[in-house]
Amino acid sequence: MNIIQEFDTIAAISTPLGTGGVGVIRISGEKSFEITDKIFTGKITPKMICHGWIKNGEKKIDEVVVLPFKNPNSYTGEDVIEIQCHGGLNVVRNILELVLKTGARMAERGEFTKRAFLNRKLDLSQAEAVADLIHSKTQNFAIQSAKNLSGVLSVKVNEIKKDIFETLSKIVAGIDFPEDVKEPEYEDLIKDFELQIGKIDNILTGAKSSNIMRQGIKIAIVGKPNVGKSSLFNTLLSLDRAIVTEIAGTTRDVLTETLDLGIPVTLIDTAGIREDENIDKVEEIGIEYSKQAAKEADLVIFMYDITCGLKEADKLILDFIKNKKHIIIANKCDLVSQRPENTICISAKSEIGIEELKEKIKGIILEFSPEDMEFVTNNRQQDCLEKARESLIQAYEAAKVKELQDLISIDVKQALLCLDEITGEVITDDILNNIFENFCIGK
Ligand SMILES: Nc1nc2c(ncn2[C@@H]2O[C@H](COP(=O)(O)OP(=O)(O)O)[C@@H](O)[C@H]2O)c(=O)[nH]1
Ligand SMILES: [Mg+2]
Repeated sequence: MNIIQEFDTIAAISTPLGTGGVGVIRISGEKSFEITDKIFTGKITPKMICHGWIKNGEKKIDEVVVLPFKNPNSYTGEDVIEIQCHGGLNVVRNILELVLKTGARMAERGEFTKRAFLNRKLDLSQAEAVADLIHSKTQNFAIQSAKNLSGVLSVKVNEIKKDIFETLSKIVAGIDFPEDVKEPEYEDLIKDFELQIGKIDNILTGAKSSNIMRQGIKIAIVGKPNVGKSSLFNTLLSLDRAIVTEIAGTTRDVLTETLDLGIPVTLIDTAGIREDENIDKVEEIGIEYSKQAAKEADLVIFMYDITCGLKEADKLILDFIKNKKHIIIANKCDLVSQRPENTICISAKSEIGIEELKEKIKGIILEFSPEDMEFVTNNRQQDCLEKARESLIQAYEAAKVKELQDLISIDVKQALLCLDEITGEVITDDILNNIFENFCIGK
């Protein structure tokens, strides 16, 4: 059976826009070979790397290699051409423009992967893993996403679907052929449902960690002005991002940057919190933002200046964040000889104790999200799993009170439909468009 769907021919630049070693223009669709043939001096031979020039009439654009893929053996399942040219911004743009003029249409976001899904080269959870892999902010999440791309989640979901389908077949056989097939015992149905719910729960246990891995956690550095918050922010990022001066009230805005500590960390530098008649309007607003940032953070690093000790003003801030997960650190320990116990003493300026602090933060992060998880899922997949679970619970409850099996079968079918949505067997256009809108152009 030919499952390849007919679409128009699309093209896009598949490498990041900017200068680089190579740039790739990807063309997919029925006319991709024909279009390339018109602008390429070499001979296009499938499964071969073809060398030549891209020419616009007599004008040479670039010396390139062309990779031709004949359907269905390509990323999208269609005829695909990849043109590898020199990686200058204008080179790739010139070639793309020429390809578009010669008969292709500009691809939409994620359209190549969407076609791959529609042509059954990937199921939906694998297609989503492609986006995760590209957008992963940490190495760890990239590895987890690659597992899904290889189909780990789909295999597990299909296994559960098979189980549920077997239960459904038993029920339906009893209903359709009452004379020949006995309806299944309620006890057996209950056992089946319990097992299936357990398997779904197993995937869902990783849901919270998945979300943290995907979105990361927010860490806010708070404390009085001048204790060294911005210095620590810069040191942790190994960047001179925030302005550091000896003038209290230097930081007036909330600054954020991301940091890879196994999961993405959004590090937030805040304006020092103080109550003073002399502060101006801008600083006052900054302080309000700081308080807000502290409230919204998953973890707060509270910092004080060890040369001044823990003063009343520090205690007020500590009191403000006491119900949040927090770490207390004493800064400027390069200036003192005595260091208090049970407190992390650092010097943001001389980079003393920074590794220890990072380890401490990593330890807390691990509580949020274990390093190796069996499955990562996204919100959509979690939603489908939850709905499937609810239907199975209803079937389970109904089996316990020996409800008519005809009625039980409705919930079982519903559970199957919800799981079908994960891999994309059942899917609406809206959901599909929503998923692929989050892709980049050229993927
Ligand atoms: N000696 C010493 N000075 C520091 C240290 N950290 C920050 N400072 C200084 O303290 C002042 C205030 O630092 P800053 O990072 O702007 O503090 P913030 O107002 O809390 O953001 C600057 O002059 C820094 O150079 C440290 O660990 N040791
Ligand atoms: Mg500052």
